[in-house]
Amino acid sequence: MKKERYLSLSSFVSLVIFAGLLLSSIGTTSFFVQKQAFALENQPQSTPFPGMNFSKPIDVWSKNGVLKTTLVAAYQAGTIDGKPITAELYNGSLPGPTFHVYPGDRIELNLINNLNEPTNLHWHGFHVSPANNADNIFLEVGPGKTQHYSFYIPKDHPLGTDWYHPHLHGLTYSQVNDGLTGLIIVEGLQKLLPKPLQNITTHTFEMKDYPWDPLFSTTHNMSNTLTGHERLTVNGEVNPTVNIKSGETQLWRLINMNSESYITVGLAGYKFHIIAEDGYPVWKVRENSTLFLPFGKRFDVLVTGQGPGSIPLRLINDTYNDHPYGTIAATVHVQGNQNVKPVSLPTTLPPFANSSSISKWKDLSNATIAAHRVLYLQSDDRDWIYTINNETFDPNKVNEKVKLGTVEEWKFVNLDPVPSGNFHPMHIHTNDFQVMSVNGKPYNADGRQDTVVIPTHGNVVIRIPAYDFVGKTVYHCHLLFHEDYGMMGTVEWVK
Ligand SMILES: [Cu+2]
Repeated sequence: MKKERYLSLSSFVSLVIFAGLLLSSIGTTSFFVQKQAFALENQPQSTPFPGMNFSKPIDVWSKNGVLKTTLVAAYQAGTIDGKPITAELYNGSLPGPTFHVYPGDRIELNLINNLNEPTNLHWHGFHVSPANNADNIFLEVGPGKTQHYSFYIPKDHPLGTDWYHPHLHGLTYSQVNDGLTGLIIVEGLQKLLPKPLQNITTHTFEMKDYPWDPLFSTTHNMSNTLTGHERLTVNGEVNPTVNIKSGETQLWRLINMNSESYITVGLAGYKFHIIAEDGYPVWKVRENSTLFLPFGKRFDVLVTGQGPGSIPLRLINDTYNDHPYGTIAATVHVQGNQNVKPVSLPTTLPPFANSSSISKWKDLSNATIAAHRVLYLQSDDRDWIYTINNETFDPNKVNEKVKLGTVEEWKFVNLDPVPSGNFHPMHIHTNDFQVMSVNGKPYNADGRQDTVVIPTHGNVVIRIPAYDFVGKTVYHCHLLFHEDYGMMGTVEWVK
């Protein structure tokens, strides 16, 4: 990846507005105060977040093949660091409940909208129907209304970490920002590991920025993030502690739930063994010393404790890092006095599903390509217009029609200039894709994914297979601000 300073439009706009507010309301000394606030932010924090009073996410498991549950979206007044703040939460927790399902399960969920604006639900990473009351982002659930969601998860569904969040065009950014997010885990990934690893301890890392500002949080609701005064939370806490024994291997599920901040994490001296990306089990296990997570990205990784001692899971400054602070996501406490004999980690995983069709879940390098498409992405940061092929989102249009049972090759071209343009993390609903090349350089995919970053003045070629489900859905930039301002197109999967 190229080394470019990344600054999104909205963070820039927020900064300008913020600076303006500072000047107009408090005067020029405020910059000094702002500096002090930054200094405070860089201090290590205890856990949990001081003064945070939102409840923690609970785990909800499917029973007898059905996940039957209710999500209530509502405003909730709370405090962060003792200062009042209004979040939008599912069931009062930050983040929302974590759902655990199995391939072949059915979901029966009531979404109750107690907000004063419409909302809906998207099942990010799910290979399920985009129609009716399934993963249908065209549904609009008005204030005070209840929507029933009901759909099957295929028996051969990929295993790993996915998530749910609102996906109503125009409101996605603010609703995700304000706290309406939660995990949904398709269980069974451990069964693909060698026997001694099949019952290992798992930890989730739901990473999300929240505004934290000793001076201004009283006047800012959650929407006013990216003022440079955010704090990274993990499962709703700042810098939580994760325990592992020396020699013990754990499964960590990491996700970036932000709508606008990239995250790259690293654990000094450690390697992450990636066993799933975007909820899709890899066919070759890659060892990485850092993990780069654009918005919406998930990694399931194996980590083996080396101890004793405490090691920070740190945000790494790289191309994409737009955190104004060199922050610690979590502290890993390695207990060295109860040595566990390390188990050798796998280098490949067996297939997660048997399929009669080679293209359905396997490597698409030699697939027959039924159609080629080129999608040009462009930002107009001055007028806030974000386009695909020169058009903003039109829900009544069908931009692309893709035949079930075929594999297509799509080329995303980012027309934004270096260095002032935007990276665009593109996400496609319903069907996972395989990345074939980045900026013309062949890419050795270890599996499929549902989100990929298109670099400025660059391009990414993907192959996408269409399977199982007909209906209309979308592909879009997962910098949700761009999506809300037009960078989204429709695709219809047809028979
Ligand atoms: Cu974008």
